[in-house]
Amino acid sequence: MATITEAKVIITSPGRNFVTLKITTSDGVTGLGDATLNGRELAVASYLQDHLVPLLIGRDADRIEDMWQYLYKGAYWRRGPVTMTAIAAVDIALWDIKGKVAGMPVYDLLGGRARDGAMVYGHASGGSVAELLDDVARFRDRGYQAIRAQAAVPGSPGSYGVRHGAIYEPAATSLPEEQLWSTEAYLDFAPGYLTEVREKFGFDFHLLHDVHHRLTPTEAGRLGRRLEDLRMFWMEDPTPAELQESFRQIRQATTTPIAVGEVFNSIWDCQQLITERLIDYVRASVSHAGGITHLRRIFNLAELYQVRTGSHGATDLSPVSLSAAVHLDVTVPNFGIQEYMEHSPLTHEVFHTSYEFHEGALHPSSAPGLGVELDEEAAVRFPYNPKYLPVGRRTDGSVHDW
Ligand code: CS2
Ligand code: MG
Repeated sequence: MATITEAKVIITSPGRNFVTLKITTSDGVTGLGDATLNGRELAVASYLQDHLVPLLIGRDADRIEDMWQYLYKGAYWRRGPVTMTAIAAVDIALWDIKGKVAGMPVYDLLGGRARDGAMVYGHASGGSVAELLDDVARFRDRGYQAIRAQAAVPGSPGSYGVRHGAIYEPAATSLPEEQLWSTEAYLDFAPGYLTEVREKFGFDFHLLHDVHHRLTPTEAGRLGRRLEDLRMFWMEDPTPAELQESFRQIRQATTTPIAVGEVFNSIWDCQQLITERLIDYVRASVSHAGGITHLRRIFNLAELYQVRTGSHGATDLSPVSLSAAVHLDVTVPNFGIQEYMEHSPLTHEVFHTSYEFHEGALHPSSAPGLGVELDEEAAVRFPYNPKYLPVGRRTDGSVHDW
């Protein structure tokens, strides 16, 4: 039996903040888990450092399921993004270790590949429609089979999902930036530019759009209906999902497929959405929804109801998360798509990866474990740099969902 001898929390900011858990066993094997929670990083770091690391030392590293149950049920206080991200980090690191010990990539531990690679979608965006169209062309030239399209809403500077410079990073300021939001302006504008994308590039690729939890179910139903002829792959996060039954109304209004889940942290957040088939894609992430062990349960439940997967993969999830997601993606029968936002070269100075992008898909490497290594010497060169996500305000000054 190999026991856990060390668990180290590594906080580094190569271009943006990441929290990583590195577990070492008595056999000298190491594994990595992602514990990054954008804008609330230190809360998870403390949860790990102060409350979980003391529990990990001396525990059997082989018993992943038991560890998950021990940390989830043992806390008494269940669920929540901080707890579930911390548990996820331990879980992902233990899968990485198990793969290295077995000499197998994690996808083989999960039953082997059901497909060669995971189709991904890239983020095309623009400060204007012309810029967006140029960006869509760029992604098509690079072989992307699926593209998400976002353009800045006129009169709403700082619109979400739009790149400023080379990289899209919403948590960009040391205190939350306040951004203006007008639902009317957005609803008048978005269907027009998505139509232009189809008119210019046709239908031989998948088109996606993120609403970022901005609409009411009534408004979302109206948007979905206007997008029906564009044969969208999905309309993402049309409305906040705390009220799962509200998706019934969107469903009844439109046949545009619905995706939701990047803020979910447990199967309970999507139980009704899945079992009543109120969504088409569940987008929970491996690092915020309890790790490979728990996300696999969500995906397995979804399979029973013909709901497909679409894991969140923004750059605020580290390359460790992305790799873990891709290993899981290639094994599940109900895989849909994987978000891929391409980490910056600076991030790759710290995280060395082995997954590969070609023909519009990410392919996990056959290296044992997850195939990601963290350069600790490089990590110390990038100290923590506090950053917050923006806050949205309506034109009357009241707070809106960002
Ligand atoms: C976005 C994210 O990737 C997405 O679909 O919604 O960029 C989201 O804004 C960030 O992950 C928040 O940290
Ligand atoms: Mg999103």
